Amino acid sequence: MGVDTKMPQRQRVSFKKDEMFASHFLKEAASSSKFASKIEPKRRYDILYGNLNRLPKKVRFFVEENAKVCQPDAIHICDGSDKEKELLYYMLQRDGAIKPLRKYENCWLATTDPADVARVESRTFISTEEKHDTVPRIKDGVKGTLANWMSPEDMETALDSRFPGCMRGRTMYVIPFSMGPVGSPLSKIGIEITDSAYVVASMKIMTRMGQNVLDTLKDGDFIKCLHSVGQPVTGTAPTGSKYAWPCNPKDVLVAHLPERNEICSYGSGYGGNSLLGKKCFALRIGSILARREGWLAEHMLIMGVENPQGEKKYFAAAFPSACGKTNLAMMEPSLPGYKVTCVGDDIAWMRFDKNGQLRAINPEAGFFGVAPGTSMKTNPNAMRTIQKNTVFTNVGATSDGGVYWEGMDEEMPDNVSTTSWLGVEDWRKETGKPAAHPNSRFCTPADQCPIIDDQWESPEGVPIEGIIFGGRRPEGVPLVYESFDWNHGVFLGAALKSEATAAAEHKGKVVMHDPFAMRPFFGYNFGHYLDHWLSFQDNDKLKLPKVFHVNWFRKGPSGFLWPGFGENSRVLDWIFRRVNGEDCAMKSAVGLVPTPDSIDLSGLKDKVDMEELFRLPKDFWKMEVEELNKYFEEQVGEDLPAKIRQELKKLEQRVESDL
Ligand code: SAT
Ligand code: MN
Repeated sequence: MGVDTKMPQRQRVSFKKDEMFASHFLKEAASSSKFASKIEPKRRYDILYGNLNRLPKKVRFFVEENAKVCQPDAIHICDGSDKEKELLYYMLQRDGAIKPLRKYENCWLATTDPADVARVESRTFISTEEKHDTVPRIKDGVKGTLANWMSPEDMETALDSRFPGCMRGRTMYVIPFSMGPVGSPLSKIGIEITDSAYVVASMKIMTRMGQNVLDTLKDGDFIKCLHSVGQPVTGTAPTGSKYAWPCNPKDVLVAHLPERNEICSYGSGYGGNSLLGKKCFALRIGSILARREGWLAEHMLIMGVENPQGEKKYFAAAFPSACGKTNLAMMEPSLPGYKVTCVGDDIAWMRFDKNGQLRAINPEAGFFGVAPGTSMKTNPNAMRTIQKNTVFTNVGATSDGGVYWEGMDEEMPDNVSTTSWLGVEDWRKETGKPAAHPNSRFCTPADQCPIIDDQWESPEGVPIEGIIFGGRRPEGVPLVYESFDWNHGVFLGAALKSEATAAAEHKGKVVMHDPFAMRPFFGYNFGHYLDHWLSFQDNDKLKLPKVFHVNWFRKGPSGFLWPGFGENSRVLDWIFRRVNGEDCAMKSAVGLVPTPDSIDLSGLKDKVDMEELFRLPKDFWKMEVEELNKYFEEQVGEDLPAKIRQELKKLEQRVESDL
């Protein structure tokens, strides 16, 4: 991977391990009913690992209740220890679910059933008594795109037709996990029950998990997370997936029951469908808790920026997918003297402290990043992070024990061949099929990132001084601008759009709405979400951060107008100076834009057409206003806050008079 790797390690199933875990496997064998009749309802299960009696009462009740329904053969209560980790990887390897990657240190490759490769939005629901707690009141006949609601009755039916008996022949794992540093006042605890050892291994990377979480929880409340791959082992004809990746794609359901603090996910083992701490808890349920308790759960990276004078500020930034969010979070600034550090690459939980300062934690402990496109050029720090203790899913594998994906930008030696994620040996580019699935991922511990911020686990969080929204906008939208005030900043988040690959039937790319980069992740009515954001304006004790919009992706006749990547530090420098109150901005129709020459272009190799980068075409912005109006009307309807409507009206007037 273009960086030093250690000597290849031997990672084989070893006989010694069988002895080491002998007592475990004896218990497993005794409890295994693979060959027993499955018609009789099961009344007992064995405790393979851990002690049910030592669980806090509420946790034990949650586990026993679900064991009764799901009927696993055995239960494993995770303690988060190294020994447990070794056992899990050993079993996953034994079962053919993962393979060691001998080129790196303790790295593994999992490949999924090709029908289970991404989040399934159409099967993701939020169930509340009141429909309008979840989705905006919009006109009949319009298909809403801001959250899917299901009635509690339908939800009950959907759950009842899936979960009973779903873990037969399998082990039920109990994962106590903390979103955020264990014990931080900003953190929250969840218990995930799952029948996937892959999920346990991934949760160990992505969250703080284990006994210390239970010790902190005591008799407190937690978010109840239930997950099953939906493929019981019946001992008769094989059911479900024919791959070493159990799943049940036709019955996938990702259900959120906020009124019961519950998440129930069925049928998929992949990413956000199964690692329930991430999008389900930290964003959907998180946003509901945040509104209730007066804070913010957002789909934002958190980065530290230090200027050449040694002054440091933290920013949170929201980008829709395919905008290089992880790249920005780990950027290597090209501007001399600047330093960027990473607190998080995906999610920010933010709360105003008693001095009115907004503070953020990264609720996660790892990165679940898209592999394709990640290279020493686009994200060297990610490449350095994933050299050890990383689980790769659906990437290509090289014959020298490494990984490969599109955009890795690496010459492959002649004697090295690649096996594609679908298992095609000696894969060739010329086939036109990718070696790695476009949504293939690395799952890697955050503390391995060479530029991880020294405060990234600070229990009180890092002070946020600016919020940045960004999208992939090929036309009309300037490189950077600042909102006039807080309400205008909230409007910028609401109006966020980005170019994305549309569903197959459209072909090609279209600019799509993704308000706050949260479109698939809102836990409640987007109109109420906007009210919540706007409400901070009314509290004059709060130091509201400045809000910015950036666009690295504007195009001219010969491609991108801005070089991007490390050069984005020039924009961060301007934002930094604006936060410090420097007089380097001027009014425009869309917001405050940099005064001429206030963006530092010194040392930039190629000439940049700044005039074109900041041009505001009247026709474009008239259309933008019209289109936003239509979107808000159709998708948010009467729930759109008056203040957002006013901001749109003001933009319309400025476009008319100033452009
Ligand atoms: O699979 S995840 O939900 O974790 C990542 C994503 O699809 O955004
Ligand atoms: Mn994300």
